[in-house]
Amino acid sequence: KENISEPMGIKLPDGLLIGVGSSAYQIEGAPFEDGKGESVIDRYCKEQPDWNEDSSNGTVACDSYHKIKEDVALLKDLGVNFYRFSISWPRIIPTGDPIDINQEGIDHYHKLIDTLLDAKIQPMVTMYHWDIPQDLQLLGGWTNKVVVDFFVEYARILFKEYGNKVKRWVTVNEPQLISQYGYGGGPQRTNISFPPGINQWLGFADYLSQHHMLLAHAHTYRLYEKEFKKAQRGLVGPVFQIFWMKPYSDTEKDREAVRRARLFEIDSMMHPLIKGDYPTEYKRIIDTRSKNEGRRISRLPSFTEEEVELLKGSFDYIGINYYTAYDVKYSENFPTPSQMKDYAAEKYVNPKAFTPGVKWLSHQPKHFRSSLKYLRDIYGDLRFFITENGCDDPSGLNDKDRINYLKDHLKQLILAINEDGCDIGGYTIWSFLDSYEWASGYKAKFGLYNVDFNDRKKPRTPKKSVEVVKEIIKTRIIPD
Ligand code: GBH
Repeated sequence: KENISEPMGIKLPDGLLIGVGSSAYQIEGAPFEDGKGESVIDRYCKEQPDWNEDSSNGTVACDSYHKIKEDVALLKDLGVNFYRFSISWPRIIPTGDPIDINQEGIDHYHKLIDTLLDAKIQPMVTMYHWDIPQDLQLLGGWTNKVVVDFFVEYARILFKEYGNKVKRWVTVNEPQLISQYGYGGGPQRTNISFPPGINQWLGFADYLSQHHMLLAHAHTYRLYEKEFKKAQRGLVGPVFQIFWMKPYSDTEKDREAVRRARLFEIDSMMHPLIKGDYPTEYKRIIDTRSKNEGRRISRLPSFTEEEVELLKGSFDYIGINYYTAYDVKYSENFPTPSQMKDYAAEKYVNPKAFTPGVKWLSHQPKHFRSSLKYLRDIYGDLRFFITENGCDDPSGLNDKDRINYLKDHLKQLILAINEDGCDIGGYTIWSFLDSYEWASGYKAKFGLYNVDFNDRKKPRTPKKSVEVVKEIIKTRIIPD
């Protein structure tokens, strides 16, 4: 034998689960079938059809609602350990009022979950990936505290129905993003508003909605802990978006802007769940500005003592979505009052960075590791689960930029585990299929599988990356 050396490449740590992800509105279609109620996304796409780049919506999307068998067969062939998908809230509770449960919606996800389990794929279920029932939006959506109760009742139904089969739950996906882009004004530079498109430049709706999403998460966690965990033995966590941020220029103003950006984008979410409250500096900024605006009450809501206890430690793991890194620049170029004015910074994509697809996503694999290490250094030894990582690759079936992105990020993840001692339970490639990509419509291609959206049958075709991912899962080695 000539070659007795180890196979080339880096080994995946034992026990690290590999899966792929999707979300309901982005793939399912069938918005009004089998008793589903209207969600804020259905409404927004109807009322503001031009909100995104190609004036598209998810009315058909990948038609995954009708393709359980076909999709699960692909997942099985891919060899994934788990599949992360989301349940459409208004499919289960059409109006948001839990006295009216839609049995057909319940049955649909039983079918999906059973089909996955038959294929030996663990379901990982997100409860809320932005599609809140429209009728709850009439109450103000997440700005109204009463919606917390509606969410917890929804979660109770999910635990009851599926808890014997589902062992990993995500409560809310990227609450920070939806509060910023869906309720607040969003970053002015792009001026894109996500559904429900409240777009309030007053510095209330964003803080209120994030506050209530955090509470909805924590109450759901406690509900599970109290009533279901003993029998069901699953894990419940939130999903937060993390990106790396560095100063735009080597000035004190930009370094300060980075510190603020981390407070506003990351610590505003993490800190409450770990310490029970918002970071002191974050509160100081918003409280002071509120006062200077002549208010006696801060625009940032505060947690009661009971809520502090409720929040503190309310997770089994923290889900992390990582895509990219930004250069952060001090800026006050925002209306007063607004969250962006409090935040006083803007994020820029480094013009020298490799950005082959959507404009917001430059490839920054090293900062994947930096981000995880940052969280570990600040918050200690937490259990993480990578719930999204991936990129748009516009080159069709021969998606070599995606292959490199995934390999490079996996290598950095392995360094974070092996060298930095981060505790990471799994890695989710985003996404399973080319999907409805929100502001980019169908133009952005995040899927391992191509979907021909012009064909009524929405046929799926594996891209080159599928071969590579299959091989990685089978051999547990990242090839060079
Ligand atoms: C994820 O968010 C979502 O969780 C997922 O559903 C989605 O498919 C995935 O991104 C890929 O798009 O249009 O210039 O205003 C990642 C964070 C925040 C990235 C909003 C895109 C919009 C930039 N996203 N951002 S822009």
